[in-house]
Amino acid sequence: MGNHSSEETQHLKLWYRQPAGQWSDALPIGNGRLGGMIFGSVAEEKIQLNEDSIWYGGPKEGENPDAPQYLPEIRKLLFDGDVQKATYLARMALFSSPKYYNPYQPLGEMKLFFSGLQGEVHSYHRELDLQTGVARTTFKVGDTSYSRELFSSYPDQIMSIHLTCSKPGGLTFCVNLNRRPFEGESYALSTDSVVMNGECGKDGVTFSGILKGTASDGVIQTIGDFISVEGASEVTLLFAANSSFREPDPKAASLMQLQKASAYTYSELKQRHIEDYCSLYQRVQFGLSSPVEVAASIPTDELLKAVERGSQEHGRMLTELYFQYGRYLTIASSRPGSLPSNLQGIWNESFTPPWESKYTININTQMNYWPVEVCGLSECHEPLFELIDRMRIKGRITARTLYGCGGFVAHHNTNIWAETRPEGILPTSVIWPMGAAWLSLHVWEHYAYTKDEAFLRERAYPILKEAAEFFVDYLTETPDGTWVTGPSISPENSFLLPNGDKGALCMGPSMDTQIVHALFEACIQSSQLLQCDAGFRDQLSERMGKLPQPQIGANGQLMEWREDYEEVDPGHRHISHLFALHPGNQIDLHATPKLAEAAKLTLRRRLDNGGGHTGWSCAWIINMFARLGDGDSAFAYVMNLFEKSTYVNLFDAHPPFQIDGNFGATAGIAEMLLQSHMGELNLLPALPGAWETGYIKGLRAHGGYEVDLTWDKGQLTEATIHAAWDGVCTVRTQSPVVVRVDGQEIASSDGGLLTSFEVQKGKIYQVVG
Ligand code: FUC
Repeated sequence: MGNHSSEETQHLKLWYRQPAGQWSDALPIGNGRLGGMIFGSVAEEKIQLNEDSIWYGGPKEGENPDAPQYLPEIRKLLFDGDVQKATYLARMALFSSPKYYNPYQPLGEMKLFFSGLQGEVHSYHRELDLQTGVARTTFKVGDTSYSRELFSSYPDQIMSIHLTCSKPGGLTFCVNLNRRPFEGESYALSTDSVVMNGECGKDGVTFSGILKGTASDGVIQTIGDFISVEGASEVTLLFAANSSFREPDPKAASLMQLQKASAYTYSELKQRHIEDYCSLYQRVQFGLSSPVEVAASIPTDELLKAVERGSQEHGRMLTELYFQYGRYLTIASSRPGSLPSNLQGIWNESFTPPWESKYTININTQMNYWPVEVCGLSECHEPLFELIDRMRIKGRITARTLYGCGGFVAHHNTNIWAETRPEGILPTSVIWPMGAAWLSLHVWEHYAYTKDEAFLRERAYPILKEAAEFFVDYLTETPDGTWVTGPSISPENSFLLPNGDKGALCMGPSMDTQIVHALFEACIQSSQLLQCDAGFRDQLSERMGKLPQPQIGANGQLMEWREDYEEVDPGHRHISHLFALHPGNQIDLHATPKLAEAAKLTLRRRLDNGGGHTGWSCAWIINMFARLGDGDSAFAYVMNLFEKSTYVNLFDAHPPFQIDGNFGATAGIAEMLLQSHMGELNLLPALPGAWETGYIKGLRAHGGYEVDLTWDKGQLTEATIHAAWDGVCTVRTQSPVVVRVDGQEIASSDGGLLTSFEVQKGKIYQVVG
C-alpha cells in the first residue's frame, strides 16, 4: 500500500476563512477519550472540552420487580390482539424506575484571552488536517504572523496547543479552565499550572483537568486561576484530564500524564502523535478523480454550498473528504482504553444533550461501528467489546429479574455504567429486548474480518453464547408453532389495528426474528469452528428452524410485524425490518431475489412517504441501496445527506448533531465499492454512474483480505487482493475477469460473474477486468 504524496492529499483538510460562529462550525480533535472543539477565534479563543467518562450521576438499578407476575398476561393479551390493554399493563409492570439514564456532559472550556491583537486581521485560515490529525489556526495582524496548532495525543494522553508569533516576544495572553454549571474548584497549582476539579452529582464521577504552560521566553506565571504569558515568542500548553471512572485519584493521574509528556519537546510530542495517528489513518486511500488542486482551493463551507446547489463534481470532492473524515472521527473517538463513541462521539457542549448523548442501541451505536472493520480500523472496535463485556454483568440481572431467563439482555439504550434495563417512557421504544443481541453481532463481525481465533474463543464466543442463552429461555411459542420474541416493538414505529387503534407493542416483530436468526447462526458457526458445545448448538439449530420466515405483505413489501398491519407512519426513519438486508445477510440480491425485490419495495415505500429525513436514517439507506446493487440510488442519498444533514464542520445533523450519520455514510461509501458479507468479495457492487473513475486502497473484507480497487469508465480495471490466510477466495464482478498471481493466470470467470481461486497467506492476487 503506497503512501500518497502530500500533493495528492493536500485536499484532505477541512478548512475555512473565518472563525467558527457556532459550535457546529468548530473543528473536533480527540484521542478517543479527550476531545476538544476548536473555534479558532482571534482575540478570545475557546476550546470546548470533553472527556469520555464525564457523565452525570452514578450507576443505578431499576428493573421492575413486578414484571414476572404480569409477563404471561401481557403476552396473552398481545396474542389475543388486545394491544391497548397489554400496553397499559406493560407501562406499569415492565417499565423501569428510574425511567431515564443521566447524560454525558461537557468537561468544560479552555479560554484564551489575547492582548495586543488589535489591528486588522488578515490572511485568516483555520483547518483540520486529516492527514496528520492536527488542527491549525493562522492569521496576520499587520505583518506579524500568528499560528496555533492543536492535537489530542493518544500515546501521551494529553491535548497540546502550540502558539507561535513571528515577532519576537509578540505573544501576550492568559488562559484558564472553566465549567458552567460547576460543582468544583479551579485554582493555580504552581507557577505554570492551573487545575479544575469537579464532580458530577450523587454517586457520579469526580474529575480533574490540569493545564500547564511552557514559554520559550517572556514571563509565565499564574494570576488567580489563570496562566499568564507575557512577551513570549513560542508557547506550549499541555492539558490532561481524568475522572474517577478509571482513576482513583484523577488529579494525580493528570499530573502524572503531564509530567511524562513534559519530558518531550513540542515537536517530539507532535511527531509521536502523528506517527500513532498515521499508523491507522494511512491504511486506506480513496479518490474519485477530483482535481486535487481545485478541491484543495475550496474552503469546506463553500464546498458544501456548491454541493447543496447540486454540483456532482463538488459532490465527488466532498465524498472523498467526508469518507476520510468518518475514519478520522473513528480514530478520534474510539481507541482501546476509551469508551465507545456515543451519540455525539465524544464531542458534546450541552449539559442536557439530545437523548443524553448516550448509547442508543436500536441502531445508533451499531451504526457508529459499521465502518471500522472494512475501513481498516479494526482496533477501534475494541471499546465497544469492552462495553458489551460490562453489559453482560447488568444484563444477567435484567434477564433474570424482568423475564426470569438466563443469559444476558439489554434494551434500546445503555450508558457509561453498561446498564441494560428498559429505559424511557415511550411505548414505541422501551420494551425491546434486542440491544445485547445486535451488539453481540459486532464481535462476530470482528472475527469475520480478522479470523483471529483466539479472539473468537476468548472474547467473541462467550458473548455470543450468553446473548443466545437468553433467547433459548425467552422465546415464546405462538399458536402456529413458531417461536417469537415479545412483548417487543419494531423500533420505533407503530401500527394501525383494523379497529383504528394504534399500537407498538406486539409479539415477534420481524426485526427481532431477524436478529435472533443472525445471532443463532453466529453462535452455531462459532461453536463449530471452536469444536465445542455440540448440545447447545443442536438446541439452537432446532429453535432456528422454528423462527418465522420473512413474510411478504399485501403491498409486496416485507412485513414489519407478524400481522400485515398498516404503518402509522409509512415514511418512518427506522426501517427495522430491513435489518436482514443490512447489516444482516438473510436477504440478498443473488441468494434470495424475491425477498430482495420485496426489500426494494419496502425501501421505496418508506422513501415515497418521506423517509430518510434524519441523518442516520439517510446513511442507513445508502447502505441498503448498496446491498441492493443500486449505486445510483445509493449515490443520490450520499448527496441527500450532504445537502440536508451536514453541518459546516461536516458533522452529521439528526438534527441536531448526531455522529451516527457520519459513520453510517462512511460505511455506506465503502459498501458501494466492496462487500463481503456473503462469503465472496463483491467488487464494485454498487458503483454509481457519477463515480466513473476512481480508486480505493486498503479496504478490508471478511476472510482477512485487504483489497485495492481501481476503475475507469465505470468498469473495474484491477483489484489487488492481499490474502492473510490460506484458503479459497471467490470474487463476484460485474463483468468477466482473469486472476493472476506473480504474473501467472490462475483463474478466469469463463463468462460468468463468480470466480474462485486458491489463495496462500501473504500472496497478492490481481483480478483484471
Ligand atoms: C432513536 C431514534 C432517534 C434518535 C435517537 C437517539 O430513538 O429513533 O431518531 O436517533 O435514537
